[in-house]
Amino acid sequence: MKIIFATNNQGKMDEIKAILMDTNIDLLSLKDAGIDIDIEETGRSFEENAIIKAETICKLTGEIVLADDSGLEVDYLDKAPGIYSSRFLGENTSYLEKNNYIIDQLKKAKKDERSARFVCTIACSFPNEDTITRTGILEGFIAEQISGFNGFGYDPIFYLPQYNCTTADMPTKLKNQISHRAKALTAIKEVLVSRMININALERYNEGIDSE
Ligand code: ITT
Repeated sequence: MKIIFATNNQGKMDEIKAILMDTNIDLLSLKDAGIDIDIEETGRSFEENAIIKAETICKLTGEIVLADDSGLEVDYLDKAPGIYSSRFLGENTSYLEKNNYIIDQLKKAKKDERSARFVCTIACSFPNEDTITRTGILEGFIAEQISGFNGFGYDPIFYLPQYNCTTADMPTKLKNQISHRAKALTAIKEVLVSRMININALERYNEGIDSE
């Protein structure tokens, strides 16, 4: 089954590909599908933005489309950067600067004031049908210093006490088992698999009628 993943973020693409490795889904990036588009994220929530991205590409291609809208919520900063995570401090600001800025803003925050979470909503849009969404959350804390080289974005400052490291310190395989994205995708995968079974059953039924 061919599915387009509507993202221009290679870090997300790599994670989703790894998580869907055990399925027969042929996952294409926007680049693989020959689509060069920057979709304006005008929604007011992760869910609204994920739906905008999935439905735009679904209407354009007529294919099943997945889209992810995700980000980091820092409680001490009133849940910023939230849905503005990739645009935080400006589109062209590096993650080193963004991460250092957040650490600096939390300089006076006590341990229990450093709570934060990664949120991911994945939308799946079916041509001429509905769009479904599922959300995954990973709770953690803002680290006191940057650490680790794996992952992308805010991983070097997202600390998980149960592993005593940031999500950039942990092996990719472990992050892909516990992450906000893995949780959202696992829930979407269940719907996809059950729809695939229904489509296959319908095709077999129709073939049976044709051969009668
Ligand atoms: P697309 O819209 O093309 O998918 P994007 O990077 O603009 O790519 P978002 O608008 O969803 O995506 O912004 C998500 C940002 O949140 C992302 O760029 C990271 O900065 C951050 N983020 C999301 N998931 C993350 C993760 O697993 N690890 C680190 N940072 C993450």
